[in-house]
Amino acid sequence: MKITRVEAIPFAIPYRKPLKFASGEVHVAEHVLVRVHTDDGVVGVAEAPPRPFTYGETQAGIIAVIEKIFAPQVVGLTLLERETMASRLSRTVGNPAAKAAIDMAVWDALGRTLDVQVTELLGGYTDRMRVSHMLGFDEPAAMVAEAQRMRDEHGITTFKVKVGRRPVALDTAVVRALREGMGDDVELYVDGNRGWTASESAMAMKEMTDLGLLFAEELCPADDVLGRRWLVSQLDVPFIADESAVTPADVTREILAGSATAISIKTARTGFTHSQRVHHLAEGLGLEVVMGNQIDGQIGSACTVAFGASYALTSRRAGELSNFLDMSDDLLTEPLEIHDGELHIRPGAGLGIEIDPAKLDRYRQDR
Ligand code: MUC
Ligand code: MG
Repeated sequence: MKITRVEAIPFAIPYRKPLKFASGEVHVAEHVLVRVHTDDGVVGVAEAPPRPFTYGETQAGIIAVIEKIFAPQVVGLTLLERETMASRLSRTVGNPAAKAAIDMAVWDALGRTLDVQVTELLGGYTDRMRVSHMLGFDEPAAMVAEAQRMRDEHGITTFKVKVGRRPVALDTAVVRALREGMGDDVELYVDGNRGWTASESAMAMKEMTDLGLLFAEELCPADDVLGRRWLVSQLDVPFIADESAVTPADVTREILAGSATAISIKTARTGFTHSQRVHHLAEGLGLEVVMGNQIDGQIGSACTVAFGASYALTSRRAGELSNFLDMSDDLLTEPLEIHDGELHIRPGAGLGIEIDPAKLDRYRQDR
């Protein structure tokens, strides 16, 4: 069970349909495949999606920090020494996606070694999650058409709508069109990626009061400290902290300050080890949780569903598990499939996924 090598492999797969939101846009999945090898010949995998506009990481930076700092810190540890590993990685600030990918690849390797699914190792609550699809910026008719296609082809009935444009009517018109076009049975919530001010957010939420929204997420920056508290105090839906509350300490600060009332857990930035801590904290505080998406490919989505299915709290709400549907291809031998609005965990040991060598050869950028 001893870790002998950590690989960080850059790859790039274009999106068929780019995702646009208030803090950025993604046209190509320029991710990093992380492979953790052990002396038993086991290989655990995960992917790190760089999101410079949110966490400051780049693909080259993720590879550099893994090769120069993190790999030497974890090689020689066993798969069971995860707390030692977490404490060594935490000596370096930031770099959440790089740390998370190593952590998840280690859990995958542990599951493969023990012949147990990661979901069983973590909590084993269920084997599936309902799926929420994220709708990026577009014209109202195009966003309604995409939601209808997702419902018709995949049975998805929960949608997160990206907002945060100016004037706010650009986005409130989209949400209204979605409610009118999709009917009352679909679940709708909005994510501003910090695009609006607190007062613009309040105005927009007032304009959408009759639309039956489930949540509002990061409508304005958490650094607008008093403005955000003022906003959250007047909303009648839970306000999700996403990029403002990554670590348990961030969550504690944001929640106790009244700057958020629910949280998003993203395995792409907290791996499994730190996502567990955030989950336990949320449970203790009595918070709603949504399993979020960092614009993950299929490997990342397999990680999100493996974690989300592990606990009652994380599998209660639909998880954001469908962005990979917009990618032109992926690396797995067997693609993930969403049916009847649900994504199942993979049956095999660990994460239950295998990398297709031909696809990796085609998309890797280091050869
Ligand atoms: C989200 O929930 O904000 C956009 C940027 C990012 O890091 O994740 C996405 C989705
Ligand atoms: Mg968000």
